[in-house]
Amino acid sequence: MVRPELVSFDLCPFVQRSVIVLREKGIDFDITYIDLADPPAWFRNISPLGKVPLLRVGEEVLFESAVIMEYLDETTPPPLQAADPLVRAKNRAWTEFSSGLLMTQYRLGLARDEAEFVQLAEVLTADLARLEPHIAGPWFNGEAFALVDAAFAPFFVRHRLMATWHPLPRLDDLPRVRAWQDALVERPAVVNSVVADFAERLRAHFRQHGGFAAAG
Ligand SMILES: N[C@@H](CCC(=O)N[C@@H](CS)C(=O)NCC(=O)O)C(=O)O
Repeated sequence: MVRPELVSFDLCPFVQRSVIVLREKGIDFDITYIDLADPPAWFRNISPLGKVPLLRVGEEVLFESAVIMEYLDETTPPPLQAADPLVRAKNRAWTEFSSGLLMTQYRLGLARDEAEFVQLAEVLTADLARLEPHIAGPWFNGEAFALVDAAFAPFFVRHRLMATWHPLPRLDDLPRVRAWQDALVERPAVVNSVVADFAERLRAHFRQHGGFAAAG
């Protein structure tokens, strides 16, 4: 594969998914950060939806993080997808679900007050309860780390951090989710998927945009 270039925003969880797969695979890549609040003209010209991540491969541009993950997986062994098409299909469905979790989590970071925060934290907890019976452990499908694990990892990295700013419902009643979170946040490719001062930057971002929990 031509050396790919990932177009990134430093706090974007969808970009982070791609970085995790690139790190898992040991692929050499370039990363270009843009300011999403003031995107450069070249980015607007090549990004079909005006969103990151983009993966530039030679003259081609890929968008949508789930698609980028699959492209990287299909072009660089060993595969991070199950051989069974049914398992792969279910993994794609849960990957889609993880995108919804990320959106709720972002809204939680922006919550203006305790009431809004609690309401969104309840939505997240209910969603995590839906996930609980589907986690085989230690990874989503069992013994093999897969793309679906990479898809969820950015959520759990943020969940762990945000719980240190303001209490979040504990995961005691969701032992599979909790064990999965513990394993994911320690995985080297996950640890190395964000900038060094990610925690401070994320908190500053939410604080700057009026997030109640980050202000404390
Ligand atoms: N479904 C997309 C979502 C990507 C996305 O929402 N990226 C955000 C940053 S985290 C973005 O670029 N937002 C800019 C905008 O919507 O204008 C994916 O999975 O790649």
